[in-house]
Amino acid sequence: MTQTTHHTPDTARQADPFPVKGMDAVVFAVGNAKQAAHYYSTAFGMQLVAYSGPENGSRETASYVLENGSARFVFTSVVKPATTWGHFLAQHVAEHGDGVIDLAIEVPDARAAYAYALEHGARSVAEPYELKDDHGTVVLAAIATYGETRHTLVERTDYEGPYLPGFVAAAPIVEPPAHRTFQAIDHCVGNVELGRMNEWVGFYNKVMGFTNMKEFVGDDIATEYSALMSKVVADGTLKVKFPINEPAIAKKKSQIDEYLEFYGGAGVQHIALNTGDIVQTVRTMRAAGVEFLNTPDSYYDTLGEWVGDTRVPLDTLRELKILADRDEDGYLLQIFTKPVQDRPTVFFEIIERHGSMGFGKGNFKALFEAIEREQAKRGNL
Ligand code: TYF
Ligand code: FE
Repeated sequence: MTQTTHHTPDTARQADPFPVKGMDAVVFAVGNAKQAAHYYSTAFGMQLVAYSGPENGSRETASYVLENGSARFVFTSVVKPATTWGHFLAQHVAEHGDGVIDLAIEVPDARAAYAYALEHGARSVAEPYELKDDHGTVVLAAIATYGETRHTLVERTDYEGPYLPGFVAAAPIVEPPAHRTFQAIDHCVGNVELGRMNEWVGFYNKVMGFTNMKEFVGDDIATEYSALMSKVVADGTLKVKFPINEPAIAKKKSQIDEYLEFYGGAGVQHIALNTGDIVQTVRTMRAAGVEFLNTPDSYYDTLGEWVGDTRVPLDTLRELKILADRDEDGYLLQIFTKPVQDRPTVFFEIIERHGSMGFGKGNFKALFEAIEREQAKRGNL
């Protein structure tokens, strides 16, 4: 179950005990979903496509569904002092700030996926249930993962509406940018408590049959400069990739410890988004006021020597502070936003892949130094 793999042949895929279609949605609980929907429209270039709130029968919560290609984010807030689900959302925001409550996964058969997960040790959050409206039926079930995060398993084989039964279609808040900023979710990263990374990797190995990808950050790198350890689990088709980080004891306070302290426990650290043109995306997002981590000029002085040529001239990478990495399969270009809320917790990555299925290991030193400069500004060293 823990073998290293980049690719699973078709025969193995057919026997996959936990088939997945891809990420269904990243669901955020936030203090003000109306304003979040505006930010992700104007700053991230996403489009509002669906809404559920008091106007159409949702009494306690308002939810805005935004898309960009196949990437789907849902922002939910409570609209009044609330019970049950609304209370959970309000408590989540009070404790963790704006954050991710659900990494929802689309599956061909939610009941089968849920049954398999529970048989293999998952904790149930919601038994299989159906939502129905004029657009059809969606079957959902949910299991717990690290912290207060869950994975809803979504089967939408008999549904043609805008998101889920109960949601109504909505129009974009602003005209979408001329250039599409990103079109898919590449990976979703979790931060877990010291010493618990292998436990959560084992959870995905057992509960979802996910296997470990070869890129990992071990003790050697951790103590040298990263202050974290990291392993990546993925489904056999690499449509769903979940890196898991834990803090490491290093020279400085780990960025993962800072996250755990400010988030109040384990949770989603960053969501990586695929683009076909990182230069246009970074220009568009910077112009809209999104802040990215800085990279020192010295990084670019030696970049050409080990990464070689990429689609983007070195000068443009330097101008926009885009990172590059290469492995035996190809290269990737990536950049990281600063945290997108006042707490130093959730942030985003923009990634343009050309063959490489890695995560930018060659950049870990430069990246983690950039994060440490931000930590230092917060007085956390
Ligand atoms: O997802 C990854 O593994 C890369 C690298 O705090 C990374 O994006 C790992 C940890 C981190 C920031 C980036
Ligand atoms: Fe990443």
